[in-house]
Amino acid sequence: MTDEHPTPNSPSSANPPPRVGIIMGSHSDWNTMQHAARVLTELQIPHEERVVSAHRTPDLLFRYAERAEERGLEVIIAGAGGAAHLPGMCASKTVLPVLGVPIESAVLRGVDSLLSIVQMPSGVPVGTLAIGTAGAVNAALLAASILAVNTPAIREALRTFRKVQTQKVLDHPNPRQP
Ligand code: RP5
Repeated sequence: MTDEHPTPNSPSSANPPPRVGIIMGSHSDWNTMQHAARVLTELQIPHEERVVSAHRTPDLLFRYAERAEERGLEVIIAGAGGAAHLPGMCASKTVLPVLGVPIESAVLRGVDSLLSIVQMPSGVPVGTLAIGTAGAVNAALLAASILAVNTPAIREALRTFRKVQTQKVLDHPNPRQP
């Protein structure tokens, strides 16, 4: 039996088609992956979020990855935990850049997820980020950098993001006063 999935967002002028797809292996990953969505929203990059499990909904994963390019996606961010084969399997079915976010697992603190995602055999790359929230945030920023190659507005949004980040540190030099 194939894994059916609701039709993704229908684009409109108020709701432009997603350029980045954020997928994750479980609803339990959203606590981490929401940070990727938050950063993309801040940078005004249209994106979508979906739960797509490599082992619970394998047919859905294949269909999502195979159709991603024709649907207009340009980058996929995939978060998974434990035996985290989602990013690698996704990358095997598309030539779009796939950025992997290792979810911090309860038992091995995400080292299992990290090694599962980062140790791709040669030929099918996954750009692997840090474990947890930092990885989710940086995956979004890296996706933005990729899109910025052809979208100057995103490059400017990234420059602004960095400036704001720098200024926050400069404005609060005293570690006792966060
Ligand atoms: C992976 O298994 C998911 O990415 C998640 O991180 C982990 C645990 O999933 P749940 O048991 O919480 O659904 O597939």
